[in-house]
Amino acid sequence: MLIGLVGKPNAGKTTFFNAATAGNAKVADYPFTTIEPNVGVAFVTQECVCREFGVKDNPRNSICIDGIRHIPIKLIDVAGLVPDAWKGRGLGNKFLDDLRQADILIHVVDASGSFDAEGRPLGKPGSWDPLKDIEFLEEEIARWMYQILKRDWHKWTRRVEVERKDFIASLADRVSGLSIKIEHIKEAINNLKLDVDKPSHWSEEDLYNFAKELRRISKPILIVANKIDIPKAQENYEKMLKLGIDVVPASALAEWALVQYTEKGIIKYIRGSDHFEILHPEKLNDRERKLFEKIQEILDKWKGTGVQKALNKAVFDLGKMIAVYPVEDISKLSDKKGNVLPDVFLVKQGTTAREFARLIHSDLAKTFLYAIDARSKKKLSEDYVLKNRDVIKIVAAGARG
Ligand SMILES: Nc1nc2c(ncn2[C@@H]2O[C@H](COP(=O)(O)OP(=O)(O)OP(=O)(O)O)[C@@H](O)[C@H]2O)c(=O)[nH]1
Ligand SMILES: [Mg+2]
Repeated sequence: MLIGLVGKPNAGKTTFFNAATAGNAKVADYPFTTIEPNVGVAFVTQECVCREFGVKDNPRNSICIDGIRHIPIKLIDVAGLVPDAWKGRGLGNKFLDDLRQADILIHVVDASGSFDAEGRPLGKPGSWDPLKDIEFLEEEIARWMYQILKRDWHKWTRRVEVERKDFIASLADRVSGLSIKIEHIKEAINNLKLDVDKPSHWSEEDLYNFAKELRRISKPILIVANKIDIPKAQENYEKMLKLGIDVVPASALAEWALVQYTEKGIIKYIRGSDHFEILHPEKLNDRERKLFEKIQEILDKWKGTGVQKALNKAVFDLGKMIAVYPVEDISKLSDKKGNVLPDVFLVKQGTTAREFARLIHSDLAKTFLYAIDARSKKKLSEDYVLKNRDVIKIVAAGARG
């Protein structure tokens, strides 16, 4: 699972990235600070099943902190996007190509409205309408996809038709580098009622609408109203809500401060929570004490910094993922080595028990017999659809124990 951070220069993408990955990529108040993409590991979080089962776990592929399971995902922070990037303006095409593999995009918006479309400072908050940023970004990404699809479209579709190849499968092959799956293509074609027998007859408009729909389905975008700590940002955030935009308010800067001071051992803060504890007040100077007072105000007002909320919403809601905990020993909830609740996997909603077995190990799917639900101890058939926070054992033919 790869999440791409997108937005215009100076919106706070790298600050968000550093906060989410505890990284140290360069942040500055001038446009195009980031040129080469930063890639790192961030986490999505959920209440771990350990407390419900009353066990002490020892995770291997994830982390459990105070009963909150942290599940790793990959995050990529790219260069700022400016209008007409798809034509190569700014760091345009390079930026977009860095996003090919992303499954979900988080659009970091400067909700304070302090910068123009190109990320140039305008002097004071409220000088720019962030709604414009939301519109233009979607357009840019759709145009970029359209441009890729359009390349040799006529020649290629004619050949598919003449050779009587499966159009959808061939197209999936053609765009596999963009992390677009066959189901995405089918859904987009269905929604737009496009003719799959004569793709060479699609108009320019059909193809553009298809690109737009394919983007919406294969790389959904979550809007983050960043810099919510700046008063003007709240007004703009409320405007977005009124327009029905599903938006997460955030202060990447506050999250970054919390994460940095946690790393130094000066405070204790668990990602996503709305409070922190100062462990070593003597190590803070006056300026830092004031900073943490301000951060506490933000946490109280917005119930957290919003960074973790955004990541969780992106993966669990937009990405339609669930977390499943496989175990080998149903009574101890452990693997063969005795590690309790060792792993958790992020899988698509709708994944069945057999499909899950295949994700763990391809052999396991071939010899799959049934699964067992750790809560009810009941057998689950191969087509059982997994639920979020399921704890299950896969039973396969010839397996030991
Ligand atoms: N007040 C406030 N400032 C922020 C926040 N997030 C980022 N900033 C500031 O915004 C400026 C730009 O931040 P960056 O993270 O470098 O922005 P970027 O989107 O990565 O910019 P480019 O790499 O140039 O595209 C810096 O001065 C940050 O300190 C926030 O939540 N609140
Ligand atoms: Mg940056």
